[in-house]
This record gives sequence, structure tokens and C-alpha cells, in this order.
Amino acid sequence: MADVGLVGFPNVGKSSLISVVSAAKPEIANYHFTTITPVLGVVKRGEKSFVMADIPGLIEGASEGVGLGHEFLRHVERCRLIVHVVDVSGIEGRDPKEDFDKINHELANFSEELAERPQIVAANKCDLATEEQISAFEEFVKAKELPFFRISAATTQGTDALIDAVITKLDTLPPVKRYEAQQLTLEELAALDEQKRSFTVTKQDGVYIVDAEWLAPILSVVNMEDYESLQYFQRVLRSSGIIDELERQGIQDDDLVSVFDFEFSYVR
Ligand SMILES: Nc1nc2c(ncn2[C@@H]2O[C@H](COP(=O)(O)OP(=O)(O)OP(=O)(O)O)[C@@H](O)[C@H]2O)c(=O)[nH]1
Ligand SMILES: [Mg+2]
Repeated sequence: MADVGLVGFPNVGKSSLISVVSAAKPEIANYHFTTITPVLGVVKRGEKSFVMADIPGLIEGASEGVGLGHEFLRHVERCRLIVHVVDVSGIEGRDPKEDFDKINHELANFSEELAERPQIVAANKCDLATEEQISAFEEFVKAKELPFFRISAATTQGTDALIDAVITKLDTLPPVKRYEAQQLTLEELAALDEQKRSFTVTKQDGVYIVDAEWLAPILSVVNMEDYESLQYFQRVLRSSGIIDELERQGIQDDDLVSVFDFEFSYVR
């Protein structure tokens, strides 16, 4: 669903981070589970852009379903890269190293794939932490041979370097995994084209979410890197009336459209 998922305990500053690196404006507050559904934001750096998902906080037992853990972890599964956000200040009385290990335990316990998913570690709330706290955690993370960044979402310190590293890493990773459904040929899809297609478009935090059951098998065969395939997808969106509806709801160039696990920026 997104390129990058922000993962970590509640209240570590995931929503604060997405709000300073993208136009997303999720609720930010000093209590746990402020975010209860994932929020998407487009992060732009010059010519490059990627989609970041602010995933609700995970807690111990998430992989067993505690605190809607399964639902949240399924969102993480669809991201190519994890930015693991940790509160390095320990302001809530927890130990960042323990937090880090606990979250990774939940990821690994949920699926082997998630255990293998590349991670970048963002030590947040550095403005509240002592140098000793930060370097102790840095040493711990580097011993695991993971990229480490000290940041403060509050002051935005370090967030540019983090985003640069994310972009560099994404360039080396395969594209987002598509919805896996039965494979149809383009001819079979064309036949589907004839049928009446219902859909809904809703707007959430500035993202246009298209819900259309019949689009799932189509998305599974569309290759977004292939020009012809992409043209086909655009024709489907147009002929089904989805584009008209997006425009009716006031979509502008560069606004984000989300269809199942696929996101794209709208271009007229
Ligand atoms: N001092 C300081 N406070 C921060 C920083 N980042 C976040 N906060 C504060 O920490 C609290 C939690 O921030 P959120 O961004 O809502 O945290 P979250 O990880 O999205 O939390 P959940 O949605 O509950 O999972 C808020 O009061 C923020 O203002 C930071 O870098 N420094
Ligand atoms: Mg949040």
C-alpha cells in the first residue's frame, strides 16, 4: 500500500514525523493510540517521491492480535521498507533498546517476510534525550548493522538526512507487491470492461480512496512500469467513471489516489 511504513510503539512520534516530511496532517497527541487507522503521505524530494504510511502503534502481543495488531501488521507487510521509530529519550519510562527488540519480535512473530523486511532506525525525540542515551542506542543499533538516524520530529532536526537515506534505499528495492488475485489476460479484462462497474470514492486526510471490488483482479495484472499496461489502467479508470467522480470531488494534480494497495499521484 505504501513504499515506507512507520513502525513503532504508540506515542513515539510516528505521526509527528509524517507531518513534517509530507503534507499529511494526522492527529498528534500525547497519548497512546492517537492514530487508529493508517495515514498516507507523499514525501517529495526534487524529482523523486514516495508514499509513506503512518501505521498505528504496535504493542507487545500485536502479532497475536493484541490491540488490533494483526490489522496493523498487515499494513506493514505491504510496505517495501520499514522506518522503525523509537523514542530514544525514554520519556515514558521505557528503554529504547527493549522497545526496539520488542517491536522486532512482533514483526518476526507475525511473518518471516516481515522479519526480513529492510529497516532504517529513526531515534526520535533527540531534543529530549541526553548524548549518552542517544549514543548508547546508536551503538546497539549499529551492532545489528542497521542504518541509524538521530532525529527530532519536534524540531525537524535530522529528518532530511533520514528521507535522503530512505530514497537511496528504495531505489535498490523491488516495487510494491501487488494485490495477488487470479491472473486474467488483458482480453478477459476487456470483457469485464463491458460490465457495469460500481465503485465508491471517499476522501480521507487528503487522499482519494477508490473502492471497487472489480478493480482487484485488474490491478493484479497491470504492470505500472509498462506503458501500455498503464494506459490500459487509465482507460479503465476513465471508462468506469472513476476519473469523473474524482474530478467532481475536486481532485487536483499531484493529489494522492489509493486503490487497494496501489497509490498514485493524480495527473490530469
Ligand atoms: N519533544 C518531542 N516531542 C515529540 C517528538 N515527536 C513527537 N513528540 C510528541 O510525542 C507525542 C506523541 O506524538 P505522535 O506523533 O502523536 O506519536 P505516534 O507515534 O503517532 O503515536 P500513536 O498514534 O499513538 O501511535 C506528542 O505529544 C508529540 O508532540 C520529538 O521529536 N520531540
Ligand atoms: Mg500517531
